[in-house]
Amino acid sequence: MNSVTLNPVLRFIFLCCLVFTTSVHPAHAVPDKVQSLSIAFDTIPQVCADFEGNCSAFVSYDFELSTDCTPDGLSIQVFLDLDNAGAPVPVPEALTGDFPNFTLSGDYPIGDHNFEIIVVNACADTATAILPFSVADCSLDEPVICLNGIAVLLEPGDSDNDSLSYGNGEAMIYASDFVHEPITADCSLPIKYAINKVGEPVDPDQGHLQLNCEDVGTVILQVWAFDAAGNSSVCETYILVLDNNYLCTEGAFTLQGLIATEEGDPLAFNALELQGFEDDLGYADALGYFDFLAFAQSDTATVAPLSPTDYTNGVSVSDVIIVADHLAGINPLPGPYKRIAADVNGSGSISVSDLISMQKIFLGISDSLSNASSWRYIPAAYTFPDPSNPWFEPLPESIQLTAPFPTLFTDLNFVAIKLGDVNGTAVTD
Ligand SMILES: [Ca+2]
Ligand SMILES: [Ca+2]
Ligand SMILES: [Ca+2]
Repeated sequence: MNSVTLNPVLRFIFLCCLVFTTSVHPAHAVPDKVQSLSIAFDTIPQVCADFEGNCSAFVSYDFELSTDCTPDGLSIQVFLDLDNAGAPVPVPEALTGDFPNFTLSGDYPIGDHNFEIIVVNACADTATAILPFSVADCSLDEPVICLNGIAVLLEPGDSDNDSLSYGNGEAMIYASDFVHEPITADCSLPIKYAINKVGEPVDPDQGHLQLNCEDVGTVILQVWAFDAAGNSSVCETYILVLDNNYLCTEGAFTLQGLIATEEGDPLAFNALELQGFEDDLGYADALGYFDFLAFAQSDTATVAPLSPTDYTNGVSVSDVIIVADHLAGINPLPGPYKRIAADVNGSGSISVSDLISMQKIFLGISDSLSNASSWRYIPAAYTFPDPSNPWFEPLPESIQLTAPFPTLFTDLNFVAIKLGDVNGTAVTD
């Protein structure tokens, strides 16, 4: 119990744990007479306010007076200093009771406040006391409720900066995504949400969580709501982490590329032969692009477009004339791709035999070529050492991939060449 006394000379002498003790004073305080008026009280514990109660709480504070003088004619003035701002205002309505027991009470908002009491008795003795009290937001007024059944797909990521490779599947999840309804009814807004895996440390500032290949499957999560006073509520949920792109499966990767002519006309639905893969075939789409998942079965794998058997496609008398002019040295074929197109029998050179084969094709005498495909496909990245002689070295007609395989191969592009068509009239869709 605190006993607070004051005499006209010395103000605010606090005598801890004494009740009505008027003859004991701190060593440094030398009163000029024995006190005959004192105020005693026990400091009240923190009072909790909630949203329902308008973020105020009912406070009831008892104190007791003692005096040697007659209690008749006692003057008791009471003040409230909100937030200890140093601006006390009279609150006579807060005071109830009869000598010697009194109570200060009322509804007061969240904060650290003081009651101040000034008592004067009939003998002109004066006593004052400061009664501190605290109204606090002690809880989250609404519990946080978790959503269940959320799934997330891992995407290619490279947060470890080792360039994209096997195991670089990532997904970011946010605490707020798991909150059924945001909490708005609380005395200490804003509410912030945090997330962690069960068993991992709780961090009020951890609003999101990065998942990776190690999390594929079901992950149990805790989702927290914290009010601005630091009160919290937690719920438990789970997330399904999916690796539909096989980013976390060794040897699985995506192949992307384009099959188009030298002029840029895409070859629709062209098939691709795959070697060293689980599947034997892949396909381009209507725009000549391919983008599919592949599973390597060896340390090297190759991708090569497959030629359709459309021998007559784009081959006409005009092509024969152009190739004849090339042979005669009148008008050489421009660039390596047109020269490869003119070598319809695949001999590695352009000769009269090629002219004869072309004539047979468009005359309908022969609709197949014994030594060559209908189309040939050269990796677009290939640079001809001698563009005037594309057969300077063996032509690459596939793209070889070597382990370790990244998760994604892009730009596996091929230039498609229709044999016998040197003026670009072959239909590609
Ligand atoms: Ca609260
Ligand atoms: Ca030839
Ligand atoms: Ca043609």
